[in-house]
Amino acid sequence: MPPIYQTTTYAQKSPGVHQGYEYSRSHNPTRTRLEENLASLENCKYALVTSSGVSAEALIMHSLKPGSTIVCGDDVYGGTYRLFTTVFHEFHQFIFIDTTDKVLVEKTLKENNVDLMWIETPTNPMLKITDLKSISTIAKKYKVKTVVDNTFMSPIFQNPTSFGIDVVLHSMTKFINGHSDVVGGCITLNSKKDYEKLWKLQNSIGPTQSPFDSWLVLRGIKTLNIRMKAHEKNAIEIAKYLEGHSKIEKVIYPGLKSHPQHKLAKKQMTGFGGMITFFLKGDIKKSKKFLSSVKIFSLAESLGGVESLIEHPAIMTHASIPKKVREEIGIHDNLIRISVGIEDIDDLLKDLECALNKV
Ligand code: P1T
Repeated sequence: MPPIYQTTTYAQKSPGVHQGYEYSRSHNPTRTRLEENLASLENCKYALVTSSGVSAEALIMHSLKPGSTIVCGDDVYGGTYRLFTTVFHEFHQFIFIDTTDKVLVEKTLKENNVDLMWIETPTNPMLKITDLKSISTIAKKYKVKTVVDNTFMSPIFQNPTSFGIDVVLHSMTKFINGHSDVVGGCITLNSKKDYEKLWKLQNSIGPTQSPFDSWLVLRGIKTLNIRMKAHEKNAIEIAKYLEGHSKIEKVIYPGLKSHPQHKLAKKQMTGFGGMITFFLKGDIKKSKKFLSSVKIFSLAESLGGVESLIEHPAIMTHASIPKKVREEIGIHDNLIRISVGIEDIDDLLKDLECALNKV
């Protein structure tokens, strides 16, 4: 097993003559091991492991020249929206659009001097799917760099660089680690120049990951492949069950034929993932009743762990998005998001059934 190099510093032979490692903010052998692993999983040359998903996002924002224009998907994780609109809006300009609309993307890139496109696919929480091949082709035409937040798919179900995307980002807090015990992020890419710039920024600003956390993620990755398949197997059953339930208005899951981009999902993803979003029939009171009635699902933010989680995006993960903007995207008070774990499917279905009976 890779050792945990639980050290901040490394003895040098003589001043400045070291053995590849000087100080753990800059490099650490356990973290290097994880970076090599992630680069390989995403078919990339380089990887950087960061202290969280949002700190990986912040490094990318810092790497842009001040006054840059970023086109960002209109449905992204609430914390990403908050980072862009309350922190980096002082340095850059952000244009939020539906990146699943190719005509709109082309029009926006044509009319604005855009530096970067930020794509989440499938999106959090509405599970909208952006056509990566088409969008990267349009972006290349206008010399715009592309970043994909691949958190929901993990490298097992989607490798954005194979569609021409430049940079891939993950919140490793989710599926990659998979055990809800580490907060972390990563960036993988093929450009040496961009990697070196991001590494310099990380070393100067400091959002690295501890050796122990990197070790835990390495351990989690050993089962990433089988976990993703188990998440998906359970999710397909649950999505079908919910779709047939009289108290559910609508279910959104890329693996359902009713998903508007089901065909595209089949084309660019090798699995549909473990995330399901659905609308309960009724108001906020009913949503709260349902959410506080589940017993095996934990009512909690986050996703991607082996245990099932359930949450209310409008009150929890996406509360930092103004109500008006939220509602335009479709995040209403009866919207519920679940991260399907790998527990016994009968227990999960029974839990949902009991909670729905109480509504
Ligand atoms: O929490 P952190 O590791 O900093 O990752 C941020 C992040 C980035 N990208 C996506 C798609 C995410 O879903 C997240 C974090 N999301 C949650 C905590 C959540 O419950 O949706």
